[in-house]
Amino acid sequence: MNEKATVLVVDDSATNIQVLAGILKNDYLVKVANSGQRCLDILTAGPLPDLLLLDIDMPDMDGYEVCRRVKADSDMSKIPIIFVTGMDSDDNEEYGLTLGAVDYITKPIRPAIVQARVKTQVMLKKQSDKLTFLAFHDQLTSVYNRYFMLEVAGQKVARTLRDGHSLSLLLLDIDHFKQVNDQHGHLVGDQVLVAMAQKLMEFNRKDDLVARFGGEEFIVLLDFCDKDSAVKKAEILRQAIEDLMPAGLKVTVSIGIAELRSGKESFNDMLKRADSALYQAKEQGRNRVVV
Ligand code: GH3
Ligand code: MG
Ligand code: MG
Ligand code: MG
Repeated sequence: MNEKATVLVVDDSATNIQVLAGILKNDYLVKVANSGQRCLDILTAGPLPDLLLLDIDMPDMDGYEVCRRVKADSDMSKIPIIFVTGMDSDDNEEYGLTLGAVDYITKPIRPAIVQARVKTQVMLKKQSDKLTFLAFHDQLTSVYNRYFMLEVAGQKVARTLRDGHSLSLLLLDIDHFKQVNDQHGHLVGDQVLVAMAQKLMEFNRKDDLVARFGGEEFIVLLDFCDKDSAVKKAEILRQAIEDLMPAGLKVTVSIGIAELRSGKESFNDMLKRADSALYQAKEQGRNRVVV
């Protein structure tokens, strides 16, 4: 949490880079790029910096163009950009700000002013990252929350219907969880939820998405996964969870499965079918997988 923020300094002049890096290196992890293209390469390779200090007048690709490209990319666009430039006309500054830069510093720079402006932008970026994380994650288990699942699910469903691959959904509900709370206390119940979420994440592939959907309900959305593979995966998860808890604490899950039907099905339709499969799993005695 307290690790230094990263600032990427982009300038075609080695002297300018040296000066800026010298001003910032005590407080930040400073990376440098001596051209616009090099900057984009570094951003593409990741990890993304917390702030970009960007010169405008550079050969090949100027800072305006770099800014345009960064702001057009959905991942990179959240990086704040401060132009640091010798171009000190109002028109230039106005243009830079309309491209989405958060600030505009003209050379010759005054070190204390650069430090103060950088500090403010890095602080705002950190706050924004934190709020974004909180908005999309469940605070107890740290997996994605319902809001994020619904946001992403709509996009995945649309893409699946367009591209014709498969998409499946597992709806997991802990069996008799109320009894776990009643017998062992709410705190142990919370620990069970955390352990379960960790177990689900352990089996997470790149295309899977794990979310806590409600109190003791989780969703695993399996991209590029048909019904048969989803059943296999669900069975592995069910077994892993049965084996997970220490002796004396029996916790099992029931799992309902649905695969998206081609045509016009929505995420909600698929979820409804998974929910009725889950209901059947409960009816049939729990600790089982039903499609
Ligand atoms: P079933 O097998 O039919 O699913 O039975 P159940 O007891 O799991 O179902 P029910 O929906 O009646 O109870 C869910 C329980 O989950 C009730 C609630 O207290 C508990 N629960 C929900 N969220 C949390 C939480 O964040 N922490 C803890 N400890 N318990 C929670
Ligand atoms: Mg230059
Ligand atoms: Mg429930
Ligand atoms: Mg339950």
